Amino acid sequence: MTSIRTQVGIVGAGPAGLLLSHLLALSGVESVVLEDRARSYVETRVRAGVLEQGSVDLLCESGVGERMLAEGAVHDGVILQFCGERHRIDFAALTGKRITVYGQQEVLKDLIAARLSAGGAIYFEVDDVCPEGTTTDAPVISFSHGGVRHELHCDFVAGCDGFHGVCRAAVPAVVRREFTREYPFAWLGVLAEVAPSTDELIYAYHERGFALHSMRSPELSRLYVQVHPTEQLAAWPDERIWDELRHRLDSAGFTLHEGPLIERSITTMRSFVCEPMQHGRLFLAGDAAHVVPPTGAKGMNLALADVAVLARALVRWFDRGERDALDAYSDTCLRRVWRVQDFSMLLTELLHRLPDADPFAAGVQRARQRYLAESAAMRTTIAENYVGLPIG
Ligand code: RFL
Ligand code: PHB
Repeated sequence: MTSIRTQVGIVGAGPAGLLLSHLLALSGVESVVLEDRARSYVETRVRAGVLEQGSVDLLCESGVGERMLAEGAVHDGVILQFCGERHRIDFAALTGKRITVYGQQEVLKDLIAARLSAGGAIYFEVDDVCPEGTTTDAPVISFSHGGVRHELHCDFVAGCDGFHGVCRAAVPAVVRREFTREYPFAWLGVLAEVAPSTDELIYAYHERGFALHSMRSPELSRLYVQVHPTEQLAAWPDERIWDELRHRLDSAGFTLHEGPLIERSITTMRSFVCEPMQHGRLFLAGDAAHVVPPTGAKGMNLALADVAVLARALVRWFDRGERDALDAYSDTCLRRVWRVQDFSMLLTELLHRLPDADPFAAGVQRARQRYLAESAAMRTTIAENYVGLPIG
């Protein structure tokens, strides 16, 4: 058993854990990041693609935005399509803000490079991570690395280990409240080696189900179709995927460019919140504390917003011994989390074919779609939430 000492022990090298480590280092606070996967896995796992203006500003202000500014694509709006009819949500006109399309794994590559070049400690491929003593002043995270057991002694533990991580369970069940909603559909996502068929993202409602056309670069398209949650990839040969995409994205004058598919996965959809996001000296951030369905493109953005709040609070504690901001962490984050939950559910219910919907619910869905087409107020609501509210 070896013993390591740091100020903040961070479990998970996703967007939350890595940005937290980076922000703390900028203010002279030490941290160690423990990640159960290999670096190559973390840097290539295809996930989110959309960054809110606030996330972009945060990454730029903290000095890790250079490649994102050079390679990311700034979008002034998105298209919502209902049964072939398109409606543009003009972010720039409605809010004065924009979004940036830049893959999550690119954000992670930039953060890992920044941490390692600054001498930061990231342990990849760790096993059996176990946070203990989080209600004392001296928490310890034990873990295995390269066959050796280690103890990481720290002042605080940041649980940034995603929805399936171990940290949430360290909040005792008697104080933990969990709120969940499962959806009766999933997304089959693919990466296609072909130029995007559109300049802006297209979210399409179709009676065969939802489809999304997104992109990663001028040569790479990212596409999704709504499928049943128990659907298997084996049932979806390339031709079936393209056929569904062609039908669901169809609109006057639109041609879908097809190309080789280089990645495919099925993502189930849920909304989830854990309250509180703090217990003793354990702070949960990102997907460890909350999950949103991907329709609003919010998961990574929420993770980044949480750790911006957490880093500020920890720095105040280490610099000035003030604990007010740490005590307020959970409430500060949860305000934003519930707002984003509402928005993500609104977009999800607006755009998916709802298999369980009775005729009344289907009528209300159609009325909402028409309202969006007719009302600048509704489009402004969507735009304001999509580009992101200020980080609290
Ligand atoms: P992550 O990214 O899941 O990182 C957690 C890390 O912790 C590691 N880990 C452990 N490490 C050590 N010990 C353990 N016991 C551990 N257990 C787990 C994991 O290996 C992992 O590396 O959580 P974080 O940092 O909170 O970030 C959350 C985001 O990754 C997530 O919300 C987004 O990807 C969600 N999401 C989207 N978010 C957006 O903001 N915009 C989007 O456009 C968007 N699109 C998406 C998405 C997620 C998707 N999938 C696949 C779920 C599209 C999809 C398809
Ligand atoms: C993506 O590009 O992967 C993406 C974009 C928008 C979403 C979800 C995923 O809402």
